[in-house]
Amino acid sequence: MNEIVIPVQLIEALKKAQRVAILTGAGISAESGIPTFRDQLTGLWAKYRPEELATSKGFQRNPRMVWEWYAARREKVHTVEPNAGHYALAELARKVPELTLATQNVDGLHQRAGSEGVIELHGNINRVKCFDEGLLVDSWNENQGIPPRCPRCGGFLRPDVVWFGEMLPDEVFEKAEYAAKKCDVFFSIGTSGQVEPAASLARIAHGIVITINLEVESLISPYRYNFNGKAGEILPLLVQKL
Ligand code: BV8
Repeated sequence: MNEIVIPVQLIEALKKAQRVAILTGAGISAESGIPTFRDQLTGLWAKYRPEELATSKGFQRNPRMVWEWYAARREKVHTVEPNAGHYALAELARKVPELTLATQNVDGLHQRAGSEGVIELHGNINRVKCFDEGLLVDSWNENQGIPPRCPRCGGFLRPDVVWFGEMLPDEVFEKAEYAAKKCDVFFSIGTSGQVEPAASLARIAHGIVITINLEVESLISPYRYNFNGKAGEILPLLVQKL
């Protein structure tokens, strides 16, 4: 692991911060073994772009394939654990007066690491809803074919995630936007920043912006700190200095 230098002035700013806002992306779950979105998709889906699979049209075109893609991802999520990056953010919440964590991830790993009040911008793969009613379903008959059917109306079931072209759930984005505007320190962790409107949060963030990603060059300026490295290595180092 390269030597990670955490500037003293950043630690001082974090110790003084009243409100911290965080946006995470697939990169923070990578060290738990969850492939990021822009990794080469494995298996059957290697020939599709996520933007084709994670859409209502993609589901209507091939409900079985899309359901099975999510079922495989859900299975994977159940076999992995949160990593040191998730736990460091849960610890950070105990060290600052007010912390708002918004995630683009649908794996629920932040909650399993102990983070509370997580804003799930794009839903959660562990929840299932009726494609026609849009209402959650917590149990269904597995023997009725794939995708399973809604026990209420017989429509197809789908994962409770936000697909491309779908609105984010009411108030969810507004809550994250408010926190980004009001914060003293904003963290952008493990995201390529390609998906809107989530990516806009880093642009409207007030105060100091800290980016932790594999693809950023390290740079220090009065209000921006970029750490080029793994969230699971950098975050614990940073949080233990507070
Ligand atoms: C919407 C759930 C209104 C499903 C996902 C401008 C404004 C508004 C909308 C748009 C716009 N421009 C385009 C749009 C449309 C679209 C969009 O953004 N398209 C993109 C492709 C251009 N947005 C939408 O449709 C959104 N809805 O805007 O509603 C509307 C309605 C109708 C018409 C128009 C507008 C809804 C988007 C939600 C899509 N759902 N997920 C599922 O998971 O299956 S998005 C999905 O992809 C993820 O949730 C996540 O958001 C995104 C992946 O991004 P990342 O998390 O950043 O992951 P990625 O792999 O890209 O990057 C990982 C990073 O981590 C890398 O940089 C890597 O270097 C780094 N990394 C790797 N390992 C580590 C690491 N970093 C640190 N440590 C490590 N160990």
